[in-house]
Amino acid sequence: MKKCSLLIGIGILLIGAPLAAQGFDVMAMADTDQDGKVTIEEYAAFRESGWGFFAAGEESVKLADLPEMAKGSFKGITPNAQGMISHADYTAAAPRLFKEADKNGDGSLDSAEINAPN
Ligand SMILES: [Ca+2]
Ligand SMILES: [Ca+2]
Repeated sequence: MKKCSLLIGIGILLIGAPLAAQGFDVMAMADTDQDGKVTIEEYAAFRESGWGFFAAGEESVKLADLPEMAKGSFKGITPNAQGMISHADYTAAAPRLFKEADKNGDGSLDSAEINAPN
């Protein structure tokens, strides 16, 4: 049942993106004011919506059950002994991951930075 809602969530995520045909465009989804840069606030909000899809209403997710495309958002978060990552841990990792992604250190993510593999 849990797995089922997860798959439906990802389906909605992909269909929801008008660019699904061209692949998964993170920039278009995260840059809510469409100024070509993703701020920490936009990044955090985007991650939050990602949690809604991946966790499907749960307070924690099993790292091993996440789809490949989700794993970057969980990078560097240590799961507990049961292999679970909590919503709080996921949210707390946002500033660190944002900083890592902001290669030129200008305080926002451009298209290349947000689409970089890491
Ligand atoms: Ca923006
Ligand atoms: Ca930057």
